[in-house]
Amino acid sequence: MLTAITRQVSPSINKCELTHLERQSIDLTIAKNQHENYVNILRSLGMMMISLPPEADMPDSVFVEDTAIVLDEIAVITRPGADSRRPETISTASALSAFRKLDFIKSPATLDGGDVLVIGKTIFIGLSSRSSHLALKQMQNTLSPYGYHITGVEISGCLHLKSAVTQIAEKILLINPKWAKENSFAGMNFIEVDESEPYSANALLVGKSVVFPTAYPKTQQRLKAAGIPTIPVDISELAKAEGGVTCCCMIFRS
Ligand code: CIR
Repeated sequence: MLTAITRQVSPSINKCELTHLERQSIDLTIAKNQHENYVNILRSLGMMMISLPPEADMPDSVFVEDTAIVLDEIAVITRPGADSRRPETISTASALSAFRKLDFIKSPATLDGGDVLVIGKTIFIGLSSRSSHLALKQMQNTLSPYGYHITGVEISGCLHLKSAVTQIAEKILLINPKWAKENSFAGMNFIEVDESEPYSANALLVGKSVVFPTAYPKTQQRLKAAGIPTIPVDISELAKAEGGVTCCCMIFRS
């Protein structure tokens, strides 16, 4: 069975970190409704849902993906690259401790879960402004004994590795080739995003289903043409905080 941990939208989301977007007002009611709909979609895919309560003083805390990497054998609690986000890990670590042995990224290393793409026993880590080479080394030390191979990926122009590339089928990645290079991912096939939708590489694969934002119809058409149906979700308010569909959950086998 799959379990998904999510966290309700913080009432302070308008104070979120922003790196590549101009600040726009986020309507809290719409954001909460969109998030609830997203949670319902995950539930409808058969997952057991764990919803953490909102954190009033942690604006970005709905983006739980950044706080931990959950593997079958262990969960690694991150040390997020933005100072404001570090306290978010306390409650996710507590929730995950019921399911996994925990390890922790240690100071001064920093890692955001959005930079970590796990494909089987290979773990790609985006070397972004949030995730350091030192964290990559710590991940190697912690996870090599479990048979994982860790590899760094250069990205540019986007916040996280998974802003640039996500897995949409066993051997297929959805990618924005301007932000990450295809030759970083040996043995994989690619669908490139429509150039007019640079943010559309962030899709959420659950089993064989692909949850995909309604904001990107041209890339959605490309997926459809490739025989990959999508489940549409409107997360436009959360996108104003630079969040996508992978960021709002941590999914693991339970
Ligand atoms: C941040 O800058 O940390 C948040 N405003 C957005 C985080 C999005 N997380 C993700 O892509 N994994």
